[in-house]
Amino acid sequence: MTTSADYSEKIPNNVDLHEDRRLQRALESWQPNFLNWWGSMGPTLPTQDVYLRTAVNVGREGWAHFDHVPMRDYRWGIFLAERDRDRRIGFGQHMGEPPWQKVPGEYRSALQRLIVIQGDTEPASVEQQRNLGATAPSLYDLRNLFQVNVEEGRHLWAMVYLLHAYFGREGREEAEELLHRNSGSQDSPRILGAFNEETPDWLSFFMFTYFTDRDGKYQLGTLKESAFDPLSRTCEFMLKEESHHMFVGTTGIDRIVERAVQLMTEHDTDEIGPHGGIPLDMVQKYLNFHYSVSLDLFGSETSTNVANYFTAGLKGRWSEERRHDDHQLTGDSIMVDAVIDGQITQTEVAALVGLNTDLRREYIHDCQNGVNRWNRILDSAGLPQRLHLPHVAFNRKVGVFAGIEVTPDGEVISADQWRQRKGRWLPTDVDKTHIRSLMRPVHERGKIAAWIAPPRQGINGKPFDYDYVHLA
Ligand code: BYC
Repeated sequence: MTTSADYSEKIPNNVDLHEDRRLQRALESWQPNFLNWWGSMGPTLPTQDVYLRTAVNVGREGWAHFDHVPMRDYRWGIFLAERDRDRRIGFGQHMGEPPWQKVPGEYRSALQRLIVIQGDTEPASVEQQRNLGATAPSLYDLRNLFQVNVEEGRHLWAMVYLLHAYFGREGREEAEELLHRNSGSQDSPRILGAFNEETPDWLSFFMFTYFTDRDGKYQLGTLKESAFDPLSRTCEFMLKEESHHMFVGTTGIDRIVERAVQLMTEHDTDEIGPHGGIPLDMVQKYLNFHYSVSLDLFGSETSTNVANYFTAGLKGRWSEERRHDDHQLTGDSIMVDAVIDGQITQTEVAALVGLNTDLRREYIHDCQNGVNRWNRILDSAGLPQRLHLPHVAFNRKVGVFAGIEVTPDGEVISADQWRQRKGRWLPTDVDKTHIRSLMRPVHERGKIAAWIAPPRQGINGKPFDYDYVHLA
């Protein structure tokens, strides 16, 4: 394996693909199907070229190359982080052993399932975001959208490589299925709930890249710990790309809040809708929605699946190496959320079965950082309003809270009360129509829509008014 990609090959890669002709042929026969999928389910706005980052190297220095590229010619490649020959499995019953370079028979179906679930989210997000180009607030934002899209496409390649290389015929069939399921489809939807929701406007897009991509960060972080070394190395490199996606979300909301503050101050009102801004209560409703559906992505509070994954060494914890325990957890316990007699409480369970809760808590803590950051913008402007993460039980469809209705403050309410009041907390059809009405495209160089402030910096040292995208 080399650190740099060979771009003279049909499928750029750093895994010496040319040495395995069967695998190379199998992937080359999947490639046109991928390109068909990209053509029919990928970005709809016609472009000549886009200023994109392409991964060329997995080393610490200079791993990416920036250039104007026609999107159909983007080189989706296969990149694994460098192999660490001293690496040892860091948790579970195989702790201390060398990581696996092949899939052990007894873990084959579990590993395949994890890879398929991960792989399914990548094209799903491209499908969800496919129409956003038509309403981009600036060329800078349009470029970031497309960057996110091509990298999600590359992350699909990453999972398809693992399926083809290590899971035989079944793996190849699963790789085909990843192109057949579609976000929001009645007949064959994407596997996880949040990936069947719409991303119809840019407020949703920024919330999605803040909250849902952040679930990606945490799930990839646990798979990076995996004893299956190719999965670990794949996820390590994906995480590098993922951080830009979350940057897009974090700074996108920063800029919406900043613009709201300007308009609120200028017009001395919270009702900035008529002045072309997005009012803070609308930001809060979208935040409530995206945060709660993203919490669902962590699965149930207790799960024997996750206990088995951990014990087997398939999926670790966030920052496994920084945990000061025995990394086996056989005698440990954890408090997890529970609903007893209709009331929210906590209960003690074996730490192993509570690992979805452990990961969700890490995630919640991280989500709070963004909210603090947005509140600092309000605070510096001397405004008393604040954004909040809703209660963990609010609007949940997976896990113990799925059966009850809870307000953002954590008060349990009846189904009737929920129906009457949910429009105060979640975007209504009227809200969505209003937000969509603000989303008029600004495709002129250096210009920006009225509902968002310009970014502080451009991409790769370029100014905001750079020609990031040439439209067709
Ligand atoms: N919707 O025992 P449980 C990303 C199912 S995002 C629908 O708790 P487990 C990205 C579950 O499959 C990261 N169904 O499950 C972000 C199970 O079904 P079965 C994606 C759900 O296994 C933005 C049943 O409910 N990666 O990368 O402990 C853009 C019982 O659940 C949902 C991964 O998720 C849901 N939300 O945990 C692009 C990592 N949640 O088996 C990309 C791989 C659960 O009874 N996946 N179910 O039929 C996993 O680690 C685990 O499978 C899960 C679930 C954490 C998802």
